[in-house]
Amino acid sequence: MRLTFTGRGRARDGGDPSRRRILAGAAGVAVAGPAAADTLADVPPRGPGAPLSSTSERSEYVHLSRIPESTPGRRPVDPSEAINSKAPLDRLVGTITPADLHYERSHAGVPDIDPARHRLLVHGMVKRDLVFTMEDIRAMPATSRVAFLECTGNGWENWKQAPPDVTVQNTHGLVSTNEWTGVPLRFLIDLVGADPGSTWMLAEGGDGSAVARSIPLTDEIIAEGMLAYGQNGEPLRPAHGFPLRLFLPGFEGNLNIKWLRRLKFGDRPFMTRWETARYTQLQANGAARQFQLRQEVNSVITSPSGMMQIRPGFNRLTGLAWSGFGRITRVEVSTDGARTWRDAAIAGPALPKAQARFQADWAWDGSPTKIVSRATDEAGNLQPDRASFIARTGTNALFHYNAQQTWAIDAGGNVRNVLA
Ligand SMILES: Nc1nc2c(c(=O)[nH]1)N[C@H]1C(S)=C(S)[C@@H](COP(=O)(O)O)O[C@H]1N2
Ligand SMILES: [Mo]
Repeated sequence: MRLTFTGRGRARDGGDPSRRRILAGAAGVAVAGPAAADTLADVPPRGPGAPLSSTSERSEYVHLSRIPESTPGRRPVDPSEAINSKAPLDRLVGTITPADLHYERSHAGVPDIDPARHRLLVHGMVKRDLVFTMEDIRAMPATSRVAFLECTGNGWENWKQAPPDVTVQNTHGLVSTNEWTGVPLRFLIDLVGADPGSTWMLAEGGDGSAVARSIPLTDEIIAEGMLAYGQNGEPLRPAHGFPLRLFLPGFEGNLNIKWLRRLKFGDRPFMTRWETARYTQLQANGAARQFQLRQEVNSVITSPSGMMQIRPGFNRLTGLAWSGFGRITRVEVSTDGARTWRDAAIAGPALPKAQARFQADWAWDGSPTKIVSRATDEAGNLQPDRASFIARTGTNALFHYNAQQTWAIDAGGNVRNVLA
């Protein structure tokens, strides 16, 4: 095996320690088992390929899919019993989730909505009630933004217990990042002439579950919210709200009402069952917290992660970090069970309220250990360890779990989910 890093004829394996470690790792592989000759001679002969097609499929060698789940910890389930379907974080690269793999959470299935017949009613404390068609909405000025969406239930697997045999798709697959396109909420508010005394907005979906949520009309939400009709450059997929959804960067998934059909402006929260019976947080002292709407700073190592197996020597650690407070400014990793930490590199742009990809070099010496990451956002929030998270919130609640994720590695290189 020959592995060199050359650029314009110059050997470049000199000063960079990470590069040296890769070379050492590659040598290790060569020693462990004779590698096949690394030359073009092994490439299949060139010739005419498969016909071109109207849409591109994934390679036959790549298998990516979400996993439908019902209640936490119950799997596998029949898709018809699923309440959500998780994104394969362990198999994705970069930061953008392909639209067909964006996690899904639908309370009453996916309605079949003809965009020509869809309507959005805007009423309440506004100068005039208006009903918009999708054509009206697409004629309005639009904006695009890359941002994550996360279900507040993400991570609930590990709040109470830690099944060892789960993947990062199971533990953290209820978050995804897309580019969202739609009409700025501010434009619509100006258009309907919302009363300055109106401080809340009810958003209602057109599915069987009648999800409806009260949205506080803060400056931030007015500035950043959008009525989205596009994701990753194409119309929304039905699972994600076709033809129209509310998108509120950084705020809990449930507020991002899909199949949006009604916005009502008012001067107080509307107290729907979704914010009284559901999506409230039972605290350690028995009181319930309402309207905990922002997604906290979070991160997870996606490789190596649950159910993978690694070999001694060079390993690349990589993962995702995100925060509803803005940009990720720092990600640290520990390869000795949170005793010592070092900075991971943030690869590519760390956009506000979008997932950032981090990575770090690691030479594993083959002895059992634990790996863990922790992120910091631009507001200065540091992702808590599990013990301090539970000391603060107790274990009664279900939502907004953002404690550090620990993966244990045994002497055989098997990576397993553990609580700390
Ligand atoms: N109308 C409607 N909107 C909805 C839901 C729903 O079931 N119906 N689910 C909510 C929840 S709990 C989440 S986490 C997000 C999920 O969006 P996604 O399926 O596009 O990922 O949509 C929210 N909006
Ligand atoms: Mo959710």
